Amino acid sequence: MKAIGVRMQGNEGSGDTPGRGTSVITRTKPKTKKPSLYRVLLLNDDYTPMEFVIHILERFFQKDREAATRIMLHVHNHGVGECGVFTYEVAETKVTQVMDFSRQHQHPLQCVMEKK
Ligand code: TYC
Repeated sequence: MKAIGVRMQGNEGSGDTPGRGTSVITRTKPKTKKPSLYRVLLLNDDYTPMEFVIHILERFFQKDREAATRIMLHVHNHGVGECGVFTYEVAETKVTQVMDFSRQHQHPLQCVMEKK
């Protein structure tokens, strides 16, 4: 839990002015919430060409050829691998883009998201 700036409201009684003995602590900094993050994962299969998976990683995840090849081989060897970490809406868009593009090219490639 992070410390927040506080301001006293009410009258606790100080110096020569007696108070009613109650005070309320109010937030002085607007409260912000960090968004939840989601991993986007590629799943291995026996049919999608390696070159197609590399293209997906370059096109939708802004990976250079070397990073894309490394991630593709990780998925190929381990069954699953991370393409990136995003907020919910961005992750959902990436999954849809990959699934639509793969279907258009008649590849069975699967892409999913999971909460971190
Ligand atoms: N296993 C596939 C092949 O040997 C390559 C592949 C890699 C497929 C990663 C999907 O997410 C994947 N052609």
